[in-house]
Amino acid sequence: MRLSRYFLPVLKENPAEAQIVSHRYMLRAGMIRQQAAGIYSWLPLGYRVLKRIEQIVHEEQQRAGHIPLLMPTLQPADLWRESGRYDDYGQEMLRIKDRHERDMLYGPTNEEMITDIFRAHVSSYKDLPLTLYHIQWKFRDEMRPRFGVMRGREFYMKDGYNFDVDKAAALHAYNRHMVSYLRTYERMGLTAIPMRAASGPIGGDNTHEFLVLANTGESEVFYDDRVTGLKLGARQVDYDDRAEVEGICKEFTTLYARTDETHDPALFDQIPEDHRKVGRGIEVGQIFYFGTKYSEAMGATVVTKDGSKVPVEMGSHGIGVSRLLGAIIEASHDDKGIIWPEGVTPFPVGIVNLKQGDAAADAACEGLEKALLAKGLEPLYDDRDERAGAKFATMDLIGLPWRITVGPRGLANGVVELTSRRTGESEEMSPEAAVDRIAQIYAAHR
Ligand code: 5CA
Repeated sequence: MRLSRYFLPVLKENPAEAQIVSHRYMLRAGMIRQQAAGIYSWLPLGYRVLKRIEQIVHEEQQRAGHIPLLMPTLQPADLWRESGRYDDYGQEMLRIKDRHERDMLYGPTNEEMITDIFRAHVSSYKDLPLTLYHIQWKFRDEMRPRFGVMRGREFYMKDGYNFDVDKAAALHAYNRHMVSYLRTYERMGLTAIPMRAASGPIGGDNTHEFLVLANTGESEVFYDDRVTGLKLGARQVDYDDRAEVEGICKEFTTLYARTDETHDPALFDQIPEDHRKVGRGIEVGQIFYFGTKYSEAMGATVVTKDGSKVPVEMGSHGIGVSRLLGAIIEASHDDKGIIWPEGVTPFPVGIVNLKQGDAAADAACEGLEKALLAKGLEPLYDDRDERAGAKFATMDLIGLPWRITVGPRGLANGVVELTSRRTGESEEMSPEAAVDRIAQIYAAHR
């Protein structure tokens, strides 16, 4: 992509309405535009990151054996009357009437609709286990939409629903989601800690939230700081192996980590003092086991092996896909701008031409562009006729993790400069070596 042809409306000034750094940088880097309170357009740069995050979520869900589908944003109220939640949900639900005066709503979540799909098509234990998920826009008419995409009214969520024949199988699905989420967040360069939480309007008594530590987070958290060192890393997980998956969950949930809703001061005080931490966190996901709450209310049953008919065991599992952009920026930035982790960056590398119009510099940049594209890596090439300082400032703001700087002086010696956004360190090398290095770095991320 050439910057001269792209649409990157960066702002020079700090927008007054943005109270936290991620909101400020998303506006300044031309990633989003607010259209109404808590409702955003995703401009090209923001859209690219959103799609990267979505892609990682899809890959990790499917690795765990979960099956994608797509449900609509609008739902008939009657489904929600069956579960009893139409009245319970209150003012957070956006209610709409169609031209026939039928009650509709913009879905805040999809337990009812997925249960309806299940009961229409599945009736035997032989079709289980089954986990269906989608990534779809949601609407919650939040009392206080704020912090940009962090607490929107319209937001993008992955929500998955497991159907199992008995409680043990449903708890395995719960654990499988926990492990797949750990891997999902790690691929995005995040440490998200599963914390025992409260279930709210979804229901059930077994639930964990995943929190990214950040002092701008909306949740108060209490934890043993040794949890922050736990990593899934490169280990291969057999998601069908109940004992293995449960073992990983134990590893990540044994140390104390709770939100204020479930905090237990007596237990907390047993943690050695130098590991006892109180802080704030951003909730980037939540998993629930709620058994037969919806299947009983809506008549979703299966015939078991011994011929009896039972309500199917369920849980639901969400990831805040659009919120994750904010969370990643809160966790990874400096005073010049965003620092994207390689896993989610909108472009793997930026090319800065220090002397646009110089035949050798232009040719070298175009050569780099071609060579990177041939390796499946699309660079953002700043080919504008601008001062070097302005080009560097834009690159720093939008946060591409790597930059190749090309100028006539270096080229006379056969070198370009490769710079890490995170460390600021630069290294001179041939253009070929720079391309190889970038390819090597991203081999682990794509
Ligand atoms: N049905 C369940 C799981 S699929 C559910 O709705 N869970 S939830 O309410 O916890 O939402 C899942 C995730 O969506 C949250 O963890 C959070 O990361 C994100 N989320 C919730 N509300 C908002 C909001 N107003 N703006 C942005 N993201 C949100």
